[in-house]
Amino acid sequence: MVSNLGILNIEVLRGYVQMCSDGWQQGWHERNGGNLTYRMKPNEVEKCHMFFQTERPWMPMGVQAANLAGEYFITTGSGKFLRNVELKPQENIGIVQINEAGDSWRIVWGLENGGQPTSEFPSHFLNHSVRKEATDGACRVIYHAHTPAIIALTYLLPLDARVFTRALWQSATECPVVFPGGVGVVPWMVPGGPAIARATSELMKEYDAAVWAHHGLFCSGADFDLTFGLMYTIEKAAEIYLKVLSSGQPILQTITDDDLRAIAHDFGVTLREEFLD
Ligand code: 2HA
Ligand code: ZN
Repeated sequence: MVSNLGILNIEVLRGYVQMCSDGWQQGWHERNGGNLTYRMKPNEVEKCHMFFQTERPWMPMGVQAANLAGEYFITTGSGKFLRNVELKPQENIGIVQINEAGDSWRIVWGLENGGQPTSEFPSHFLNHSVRKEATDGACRVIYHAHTPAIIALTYLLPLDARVFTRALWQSATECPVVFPGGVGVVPWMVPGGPAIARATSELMKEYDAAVWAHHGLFCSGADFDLTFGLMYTIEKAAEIYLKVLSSGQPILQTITDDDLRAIAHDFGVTLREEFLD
């Protein structure tokens, strides 16, 4: 009998646990705030397979996606604290398999002692489906965090994607390079339910990041580094914007639209044209 903890030495699990710790250290995951899911690559599933147990029951999700049938996801647990993931991964995270109908999951590793996937799993699942389709399979990570500066900005700016994107692009020169498509904005909604899942997944057809008003940020990406980096860059831009606002001084200059176009040209990225003047 192999110890089921040996799986934690496999690179993909190490990267996942590291990202939970990184987010905690940023102050984005008070208590059970935030959640992370990762769609595993076939070779990663293969490496982990010897640690899987398949006797736990299939559970319907209330949402369905044919393009995620048979996939395996690493997920944080419902009500679990991201702070505790590195301390006891086997209780705070798990791996779920999706059935052939693409409408149910079963736990094949972790979430020991009665854990369940994150309450936002239906949201993550729909968004994985949309991002997988939109990026030809490249996108594998969905990450939700309670990023304070972005949350604060949702009290000060109109809840409009163009307004938010421009404020963030103008807040630091690298921003248009890191998120040339801009950020979507979801109005305030009850978390954890199908409505916020659908509203977010509609936006994620076009965006790789969406602001949740008075709640936080939702990001997607191809790997842990890119997704964490996207979250970090957006939150840092929001922090700079807030600092400028809080100074109480008039804004004397900013990055102009011609500057944004020049960055896009030199860095070879395409900015969302309708967000430029
Ligand atoms: O996991 O962050 O949005 C707790 C939450 C719900
Ligand atoms: Zn949340």
